Amino acid sequence: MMRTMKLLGTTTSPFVRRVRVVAAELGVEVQLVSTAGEAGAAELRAVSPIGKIPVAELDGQWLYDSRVIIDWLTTTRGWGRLAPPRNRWTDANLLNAIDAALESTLQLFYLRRDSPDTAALPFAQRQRERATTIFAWLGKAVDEGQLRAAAPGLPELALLCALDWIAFREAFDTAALDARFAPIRAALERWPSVLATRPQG
Ligand SMILES: N[C@@H](CCC(=O)N[C@@H](CS)C(=O)NCC(=O)O)C(=O)O
Repeated sequence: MMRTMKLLGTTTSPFVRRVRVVAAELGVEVQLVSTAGEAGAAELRAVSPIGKIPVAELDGQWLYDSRVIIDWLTTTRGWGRLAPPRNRWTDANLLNAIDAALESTLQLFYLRRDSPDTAALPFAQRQRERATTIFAWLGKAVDEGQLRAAAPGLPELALLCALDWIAFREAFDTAALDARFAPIRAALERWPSVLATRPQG
């Protein structure tokens, strides 16, 4: 069985971090090829028409998208220390919400990086509104026990990676909800794989 996975990505991406943590928890070694460098960027262009990270090579096949890579890892190796999905459909909704919040905040970050004077654009406003709505909904999911500090699984890990990236890039203000998410953060920060993959760059 495969022991090392080649992973194209960066040390800042929240999607790449998720994959790195899951791989570490399942005992799969990761050979991270940085797409911040020219060689990694060229390889990404060569293997993926989408051009987004992460992309992984698993048993000789290139897989795009963190969700698919994680699906492959957990299908072949189980969940390890991560709590397995409690309800597949609830988890899918949580992950889709977290991914949509990330997509909106990534757009805000890319927009600001390209042109600093764009914060008032209706497009930027819509992304902030979507992120606000989603984070409020995620706060409710904590209150209702769908997101749990007691047994963190993929949705909790995805949330932590999203929050850390947002803070790292100052892409959006989540302060109003940080206390709600603090127990999940504290639980996951006990994992060496989570600490070792904090965004840096
Ligand atoms: N659905 C994808 C999203 C990945 C994604 O958006 N990655 C960002 C970096 S964090 C990216 O590559 N963005 C480059 C771009 O949008 O051009 C996944 O889960 O892997």
